[in-house]
Amino acid sequence: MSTVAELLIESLAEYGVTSVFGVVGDALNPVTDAIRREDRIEWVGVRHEEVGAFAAGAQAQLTGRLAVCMGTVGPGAVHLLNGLYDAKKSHAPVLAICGQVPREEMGTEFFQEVDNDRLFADVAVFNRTVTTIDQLPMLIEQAANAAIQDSGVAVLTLPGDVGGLELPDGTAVPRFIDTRPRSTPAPDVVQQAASLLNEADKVTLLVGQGARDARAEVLELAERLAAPMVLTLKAKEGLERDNDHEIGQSGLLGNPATTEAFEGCDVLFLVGTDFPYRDFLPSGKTVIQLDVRGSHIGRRTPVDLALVGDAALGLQALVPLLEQKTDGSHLEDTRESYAKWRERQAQFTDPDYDQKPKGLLRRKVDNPDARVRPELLAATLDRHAAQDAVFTTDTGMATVWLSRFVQMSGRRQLLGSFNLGSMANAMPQALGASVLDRRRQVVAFCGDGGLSMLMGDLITAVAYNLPVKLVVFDNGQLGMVKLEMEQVGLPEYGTALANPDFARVAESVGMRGIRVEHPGDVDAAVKDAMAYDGPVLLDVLTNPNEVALPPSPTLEQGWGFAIAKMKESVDSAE
Ligand SMILES: Cc1ncc(C[n+]2csc(CCOP(=O)(O)OP(=O)(O)O)c2C)c(N)n1
Repeated sequence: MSTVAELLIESLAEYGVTSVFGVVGDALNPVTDAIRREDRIEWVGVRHEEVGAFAAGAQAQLTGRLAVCMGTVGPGAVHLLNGLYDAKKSHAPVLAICGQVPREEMGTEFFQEVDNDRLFADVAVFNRTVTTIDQLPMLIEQAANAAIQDSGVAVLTLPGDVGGLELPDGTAVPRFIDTRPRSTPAPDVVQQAASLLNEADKVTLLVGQGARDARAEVLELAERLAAPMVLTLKAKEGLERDNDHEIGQSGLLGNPATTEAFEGCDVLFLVGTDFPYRDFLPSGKTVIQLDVRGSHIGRRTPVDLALVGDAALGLQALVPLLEQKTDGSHLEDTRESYAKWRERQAQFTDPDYDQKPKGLLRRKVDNPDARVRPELLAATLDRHAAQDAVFTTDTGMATVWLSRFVQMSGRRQLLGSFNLGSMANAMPQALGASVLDRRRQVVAFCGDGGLSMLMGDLITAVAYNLPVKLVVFDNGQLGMVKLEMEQVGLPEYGTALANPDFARVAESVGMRGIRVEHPGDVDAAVKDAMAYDGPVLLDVLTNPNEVALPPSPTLEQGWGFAIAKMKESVDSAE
């Protein structure tokens, strides 16, 4: 005979779940007790449930399989919400097991009672409260299968008196299904796409993570079309390496070559991408879009021809119909412009950059207090991190530096809150990645604002011996917001952070802490941190004035900066 909680945990273990993140308590006590007795599952007790949800979402994205977190009655469940939204928007299959007050108290405004079915209605693809054992085993199976098949969040709520209920002998253990159908775009539409592409002089590709299983096909497509390839940040992981067509990212963190590629083409071909920044997409072009989700077609820019289907299957049908383009000028021009931009960026990765002669008079600057440029830090991390490392990055300027200076080798993996855009994701995601495989290097690019938001879970890295490398880009401010304010001509306000010495904070919870203040010390410190066998926090004081210009800053943005800077200097003079 087994209980509801035991059946749930047994089904998860049978499927292959190896860890569950959460905070213990009341209604979920039978569930944690079942985990305690299940050797195949590790319990990871976090200090804030949001961390558990981010960690589970990270695991789901790294493996493509179901991951699990828990939050108990009321506030415990509420705390999961932001991490679950991130999983939803990243299409990560996550099961959240939540507690509820006992059945006889439900609907009475009982202590801690929150209506989970309403709370999670927007975030979940499946969201049910177990009210009778007659719903089992089916409800468990439905929850997990919905998360896996719809690539989203399932919430299963257990009232306080339900987890320990005994089930009839012989109750089947629920089984979950990983395989998903693949669809091919209609042949006549593929033929039309081939005609449009064959007639075009210059084609530009914008490729997203939807093409992650279509690397060979995308490269062949680009070759046939002699096309430059703009990669979304999420596509960087699989497509950046050994790719003579890629020209980096567009959007706020992008580079001018992508604008040239967009503006200079006749046909823009979007492959497996829901890239949301429509201001960066060109107008007046013929647009073809290939996406497995028909509902995503045309929601960012008007589309002339829609191919609905799997990227690999769609391109396997399309590429043989394409003629080899012989004029490579569009590709060459944009690649050259990309190379020049990279050269300009690379100069900031020189530790002596701020001491070198500059300007018309070639004056040598004597600046012993020069702060570390974030470009230098990111490039050094790229150099010393393992070729199979997992990188996570906080929302903020850290993402810009990672996008520009970290090369994805093919075995490296990359996680961020790229669709929800939440702060504080990098450290929790790193914990999730590290729990999956403690021998694999995990490097988190943390903002100082981001890290301090969920800083209590530094303790989790120590308590569970998770050898994460947490790197804080410590610019003493909410840098991205400062940039936003300046772009629209507002003086910065509310963006300064009174930070502690994060390395000492880390040391105080039992983690190794390293603080770096000078550019000349970055290399040795990064090397040391990467080689360290255990959790380590590297707190690097970075230059707060480092500005990452978007690829085509508008005239208004230019004026915005000038006006903001004037206002700031007037204010500080007052
Ligand atoms: C939870 C959350 N709160 C607020 C924001 C708005 N926001 C976006 S970036 C940012 C600043 C991030 O600062 P920090 O982590 O220090 O990184 P920096 O940009 O300085 O590198 C803020 C406040 C957000 N995205 N998420």
